[in-house]
Amino acid sequence: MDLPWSAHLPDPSHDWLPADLATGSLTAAWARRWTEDPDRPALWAADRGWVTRRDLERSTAAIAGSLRSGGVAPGDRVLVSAASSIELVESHIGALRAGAVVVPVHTGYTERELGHVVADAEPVVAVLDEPDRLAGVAPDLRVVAPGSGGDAEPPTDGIDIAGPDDPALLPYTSGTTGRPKGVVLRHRNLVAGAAAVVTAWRWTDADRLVLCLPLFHMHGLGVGIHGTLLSGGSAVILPRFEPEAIFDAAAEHEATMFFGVPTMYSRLVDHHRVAELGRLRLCVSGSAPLPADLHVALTDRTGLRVIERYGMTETVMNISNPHDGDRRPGAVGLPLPGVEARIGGGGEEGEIELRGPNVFDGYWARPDATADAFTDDGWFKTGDVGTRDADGYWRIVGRSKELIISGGFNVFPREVEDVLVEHPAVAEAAVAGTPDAEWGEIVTAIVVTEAGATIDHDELRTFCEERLVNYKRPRLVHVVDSLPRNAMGKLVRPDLDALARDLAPG
Ligand code: MLC
Ligand code: AMP
Repeated sequence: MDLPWSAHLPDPSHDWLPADLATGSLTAAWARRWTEDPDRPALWAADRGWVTRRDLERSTAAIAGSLRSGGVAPGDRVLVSAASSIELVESHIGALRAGAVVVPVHTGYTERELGHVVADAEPVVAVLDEPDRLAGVAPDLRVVAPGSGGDAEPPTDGIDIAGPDDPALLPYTSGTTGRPKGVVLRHRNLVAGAAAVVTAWRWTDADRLVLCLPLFHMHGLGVGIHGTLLSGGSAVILPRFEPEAIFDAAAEHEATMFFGVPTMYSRLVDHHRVAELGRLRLCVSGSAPLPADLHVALTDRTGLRVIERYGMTETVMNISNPHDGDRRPGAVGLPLPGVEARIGGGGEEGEIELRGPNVFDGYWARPDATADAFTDDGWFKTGDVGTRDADGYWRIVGRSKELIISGGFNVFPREVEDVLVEHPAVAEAAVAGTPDAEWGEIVTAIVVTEAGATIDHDELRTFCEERLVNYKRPRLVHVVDSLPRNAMGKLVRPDLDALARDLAPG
């Protein structure tokens, strides 16, 4: 099939990446940009103003040197958890230039959630903007502030040593067991993932991105930051999603692009300044389904056709609506350069399976989970159910994995259920997603109480707050006499989803 962007690729086959990118690390690809035209602006934040490519090259080399001289060896893990800032990005790049593996962690994680990641990834240093966050979990772990070491003299050797096969990122994602797994992404996976969208979206060094996505997930980090650095473009970093700040930043800095999750677009579409998005060259939506009516409403109010794309922690970006061609509401588009997609089992509808240079090759220290994630012939099983239109456009029509997506964040029911059943009044718990116009889905808990016990909803909320980051906490809690289970005692998830919908208020 002739994809809309294939004419622009050096080779539309599997070996489409230019040789220097295919054989180099992420940091080597960025370094070429930094030396090309060093005075060009790279990143902006309110407290720093514009930082140039030269500034970034220098500070990140210094951070890499200070990590190395502080005992960080190639392959060591560096946990990074901080609000979006230039310093955070500098530490991320510095750790990669030191040859370390960055473990990005949500800033709202509780000690319970942090404890698992620390025990599993065994980081040697943590970059935190709240230095005491790990006090109860890993009191002896060395903690440095974001950007720390950036003022030192850059070293002359010992950095920029990672090659394409070396691990670069270890983000955590849950699954049916409820115990989050580390996803080992190598430099070459991240280069391929970022280069694919840079190519497909015609992202150039003239582009300027308004970036308010959190920088501890693939969307903000692997696409927003890595794509900016690879394209040689620039980014305006905002610490949170705030519509007025987005419109102001876009106008003041003459931005050309905005990336967001559907919840952000659902808020922007009703904003009195929404038409200002129409001044941008490109708006991209991902991380969760963009409802077709929201897509159409955005076009009506801005004149812009949002590009919806489909990605995943394990694969960076997979499928996208085209830049030059039909951006189809309700569809995620066509496989990105280098990516192959098929329907498992070969039917009309089924689990989407993927292959390509962007796809990871294993979970951290979890050979069983790794084996389960791939088919015998080496394709990654996404757990997303898809169909294909006659002209090749993919649609995601469901999920075969147990997953709730709320505001673009993933919630694995088992993880929340495990917390709920620890509560003394709860005998059994099941968690489902209730459809919601703003959040996509909201987390709903259905519980059976211990004999004679009653649920104090405020107290249960506090119990969850102490153990779960905000987006995983149940918004709705229903008490029932029994949960829908099959003859084997297993929860019947579709019946549970229906129950959650029936019990939803209104
Ligand atoms: C915040 N809250 C959420 C929530 N985010 N609840 C459920 N789901 C969420 N996603 C809570 C807050 O703690 C608060 O609780 C209440 O909701 C209202 O808060 P808010 O101020 O309205 O929320 P806000 O801070 O504006 O956050 C909304 C958001 C945020 C959409 C900006 O959720 C967000 O940044 N989402 C982006 C997620 C993302 O980057 N995903 C990429 C994953 S990578 P209370 O109790 O205090 O009232 C991936 C691969 C790919 O999926 O394809 O990209
Ligand atoms: P994560 O593991 O956080 O990277 O989330 C990846 C999951 O987000 C995918 O497996 C999909 O279920 C979902 N996802 C990402 N983009 C889209 C999209 N455009 N439409 C529907 N689901 C999406």
